[in-house]
Amino acid sequence: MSQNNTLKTVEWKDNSVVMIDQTKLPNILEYVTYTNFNQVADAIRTLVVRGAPAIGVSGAFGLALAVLQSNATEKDELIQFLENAKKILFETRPTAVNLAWGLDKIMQTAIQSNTVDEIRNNVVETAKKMADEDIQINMSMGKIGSDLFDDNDTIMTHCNAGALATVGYGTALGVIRATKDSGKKIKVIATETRPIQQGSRLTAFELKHDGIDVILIPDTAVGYTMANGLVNKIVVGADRILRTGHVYNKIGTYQIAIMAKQHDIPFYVAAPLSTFDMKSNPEDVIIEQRKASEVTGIGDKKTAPDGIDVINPAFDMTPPELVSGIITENGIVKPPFEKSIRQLFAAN
Ligand code: RUB
Repeated sequence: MSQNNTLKTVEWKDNSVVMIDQTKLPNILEYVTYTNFNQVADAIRTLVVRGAPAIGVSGAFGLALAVLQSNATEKDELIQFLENAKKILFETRPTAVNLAWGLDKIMQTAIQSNTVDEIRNNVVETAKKMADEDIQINMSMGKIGSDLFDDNDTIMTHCNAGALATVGYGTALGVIRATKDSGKKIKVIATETRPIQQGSRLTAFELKHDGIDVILIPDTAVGYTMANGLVNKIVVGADRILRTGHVYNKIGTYQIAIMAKQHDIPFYVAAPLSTFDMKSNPEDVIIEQRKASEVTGIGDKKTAPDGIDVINPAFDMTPPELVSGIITENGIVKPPFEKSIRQLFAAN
């Protein structure tokens, strides 16, 4: 399938940012248009746009709007305006490292430019290039990763690491798309991904949209499907991967990896190099905690008593010993990860 057939999550059009409003899916496919970086920050915070690479590029587009919004006539003044916008965009979500990556890349471009006009032009062009590259990276990753999957495989995935988590095509779902395009017959099992159902709302929607065979299961049926031989392989995305191979991804990923180990099912992660954090240690990573109402109800319907205490972390950490391989745009790394990830970055 060509990239044009898949959904375009976030795009730069006529000096504005156009996004699919993912909070409305799967019922309504609606696009929203923003001309102010504060609107983009709100969109990231409220999950209008979500998924690690998509929020990285959205952050970059937020700064591109900021350069156009500012009336600054001096370089220092414009950089100051951008630093403030960067702070607001950065504070929207803490776990996916791609957001910091996208913002830092744009700030570097701005600082290296000489005049105010040059900054405006270079920042917008760099952000557009990052969006285009995101799709190319996912397509390369898909092609590389497809070698790991066989004809008639049933592949489990969690959350949404698809076109909707990126600018287009997807990471984990990009690998699935490329596997199908290579002529192999595959099926996908998507977990619904409570509490806000990125699996049922987004992954199931996206795969059906593209004509890929998909079966939806409740998160609680992961063990059942594995124990009954209904799953051959697993591929998920990531919000952050440490140099040690610790993988941070949507809450529930850890228990899937544990069960995969128990049933001897390969557990793969697909993520671009922009998802790697080569500096942090596990204790440095902030796990986003989200509001209780996501757990005490489904959509607008209340499903728990008033005043109940809730723990609602958005992500968990899967330790390297549970990961069979990490698929990137520059190749697949296998354990021991500390060594293979170091080599991957040394070669790039
Ligand atoms: C998204 C999530 C996804 C990764 C996918 O969580 O956990 O699996 O972001 O990233 P949320 P990638 O919906 O809360 O943003 O596409 O890099 O694999």
